[in-house]
Amino acid sequence: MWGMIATWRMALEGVTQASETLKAGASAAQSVVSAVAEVEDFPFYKSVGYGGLPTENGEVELDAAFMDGDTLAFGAVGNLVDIANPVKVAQALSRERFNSVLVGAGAREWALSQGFADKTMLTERATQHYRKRCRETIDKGLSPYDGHDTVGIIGLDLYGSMSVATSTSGLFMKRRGRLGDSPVIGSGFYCDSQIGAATATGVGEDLMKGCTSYEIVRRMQQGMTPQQAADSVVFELEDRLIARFGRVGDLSVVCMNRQGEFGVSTNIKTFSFVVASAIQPPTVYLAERRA
Ligand code: SD4
Repeated sequence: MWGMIATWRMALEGVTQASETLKAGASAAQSVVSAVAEVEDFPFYKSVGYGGLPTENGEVELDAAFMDGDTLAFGAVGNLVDIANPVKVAQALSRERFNSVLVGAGAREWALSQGFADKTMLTERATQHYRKRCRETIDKGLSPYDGHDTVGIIGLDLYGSMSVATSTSGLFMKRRGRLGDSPVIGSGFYCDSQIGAATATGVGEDLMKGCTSYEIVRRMQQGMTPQQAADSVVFELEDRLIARFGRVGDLSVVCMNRQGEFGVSTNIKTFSFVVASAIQPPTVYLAERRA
């Protein structure tokens, strides 16, 4: 059995390509990183990698992570500026015994020292979007934080190994230096090949309050199906935040267990995700919030 599951429709192309290699015997690690890198490279996805939307200062700061479910090794970068493919930097960091999470100038320096390409990640299109939002925010009083999505991809390979990778430009108009859940282990992602993996997308400040991805994996370990684990974590977190914090942001998750069974849950109206496996070709599905 092999399988992949990914957040958002934008992952379709990357998953389609990576699933070909996965079924031919590539590792889960290689497959999730190449699938995420594909999304990062596409200039029209506004919330991931090249073409991602900027901070309130007009700079693109990228977050990404990688976790290997066999060794539990993980690496992450936060607020990385002008380096192509943050997910590849995160994977390289996962091989480091120490210093495997780097942010800001230090992350960029390390990436350059390892030969990662220096690339201007702000596109003309993202700049136009930024200028428009600056005007609208003043004119219409818009919330500057609308408009964001993280790609998170889980892979299970033919040898039973699992990996997960994430990448995002975070919330549009975020404050400089702001870190979301996507590079934070246990919140934006978690993976243990002996149990399963989970990854989240939505408002990082809220997803982190529930240590969302770790909690899903823990519940699968305790015997829940992936769907039960995903639903119970999302609904409980939503209820808890509404009751105690007064409101909740977008929360969406995908997960998969070591048998390749998957689960999806969301508190937004429709959440798109992509699945590919030995029993189905790469397909986009829509999940809906609970009635
Ligand atoms: C963040 N969770 O930086 C990310 C953004 C995201 O759908 O996934 N939005 O908070």
